[in-house]
Amino acid sequence: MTVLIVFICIALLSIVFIQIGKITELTGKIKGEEEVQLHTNHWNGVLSIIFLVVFLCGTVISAWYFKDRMLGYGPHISASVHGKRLDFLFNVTLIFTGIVFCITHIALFYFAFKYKGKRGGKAAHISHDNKLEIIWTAIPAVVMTFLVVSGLDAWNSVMADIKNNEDYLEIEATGVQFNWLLRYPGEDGKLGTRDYKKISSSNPIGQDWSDPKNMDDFQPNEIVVPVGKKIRVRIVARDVLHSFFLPHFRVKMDAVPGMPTYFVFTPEITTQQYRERIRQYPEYQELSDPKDPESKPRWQTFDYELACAELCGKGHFSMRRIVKVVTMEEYKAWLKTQKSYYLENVRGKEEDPNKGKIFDAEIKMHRDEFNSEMSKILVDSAYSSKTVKLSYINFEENSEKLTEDSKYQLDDVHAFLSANNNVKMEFDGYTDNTGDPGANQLLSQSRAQAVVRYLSGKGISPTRMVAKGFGSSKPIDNANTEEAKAKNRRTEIRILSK
Ligand SMILES: [Cu+2]
Repeated sequence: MTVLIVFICIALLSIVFIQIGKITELTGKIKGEEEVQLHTNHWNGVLSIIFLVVFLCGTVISAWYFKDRMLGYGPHISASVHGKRLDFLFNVTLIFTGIVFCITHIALFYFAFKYKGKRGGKAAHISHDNKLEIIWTAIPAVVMTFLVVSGLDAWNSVMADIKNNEDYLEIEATGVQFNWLLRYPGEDGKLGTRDYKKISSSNPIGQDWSDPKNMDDFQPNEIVVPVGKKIRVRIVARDVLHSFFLPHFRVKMDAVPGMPTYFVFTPEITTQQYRERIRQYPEYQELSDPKDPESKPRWQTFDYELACAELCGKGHFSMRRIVKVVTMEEYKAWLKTQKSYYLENVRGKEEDPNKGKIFDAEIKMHRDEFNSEMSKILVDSAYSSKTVKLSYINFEENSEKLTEDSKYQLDDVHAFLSANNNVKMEFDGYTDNTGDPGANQLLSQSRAQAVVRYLSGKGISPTRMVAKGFGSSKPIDNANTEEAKAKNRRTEIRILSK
């Protein structure tokens, strides 16, 4: 049906044009060819001037009307140091091309009007004009040189890598279909080595677990960076081309499989400050969820984002991550909540090549856990009914001899008792249910005593410590598996008084 209507329209239009042609031909014959030609020339000239005015005004008005949608204008100000320079460069180019645009369009349509065919008009013959040619070659050449040189200079400074002795934070982003895998260096400030051959379901970016630098690396779900700090992003891709794009920071770099790229930028406006700045624009005062009248206005829910700027496949749209710029204090607090990927997901598992070894990062993690648990109990009014399991204190099989690695947690307990002079503590030993209950009770008692002995050897008064053995009497896991048994063999502590 539609096809038929379109066909009929085309046919009718063709008939109209043919008829107009015929009428013009007839009037030409009546009035004389030249008269008609002059009439047409006149109207073409007038229409050129009308078009010139409407088109130029339209361009300027629409540019002004939509200016707040351009990067660098209205709510789209740059949030990074180098971004301002790029925006400036964009404006300089816009001014020059804008001037040229206006001049050429005015000249084009005005000349079409001025030199329209007239009765008795004759074209002047100018073979060439040296002065004119020099002017229209030299001016664009000078302007182009200025634009290119200042552009190159800006490019070199924007793309400059970290210099020696410069303070910076290095993070890593790996593009995969369809996600960004982010990695932070952890406490040591260094990202561990990686190898694509080591990629597996439990090791998504192929970190080398024999490299100690990898032990504390963590993989957060969002980018959080402190304001004013230089950030170097290592950009990698695991499958196809992706592009690391932080529009608010004017950061954009391809992520190429097998060819690491990078970008250095310094965020200078925190998320909170940016929200305050865009607050004045009406579009940001609309509800963030139009269907929910209770929802917050858009400026309050605004977040910087990381996007993929490469059409990398059908799930491309989902490659979005939140970017947060925070103060140094907030950043440090956030760092504390992040857990090492290795220690959380790989440690002690089948694929862990470091079984039997203990790492500094791990010792620190256990210490942090212990300290935070103890500081909570200290302020708890029901402290004497709370116990803490010392998961990293272990004994040799069927013996009260402490394993070598137990000393780290024992030292943490020691530090706690030294720092809290009035605390009296009970040490409870437990065994699994293998063997004779009487023997188990004795073993658990002597194990608890071994812990007390270790601590008094380090200078804690024995009067502050009580050792108790409970044998296999209070299992925490009743299953009859090796795992459950390992859980039940344990040492717990309890604060008696403080
Ligand atoms: Cu992508």
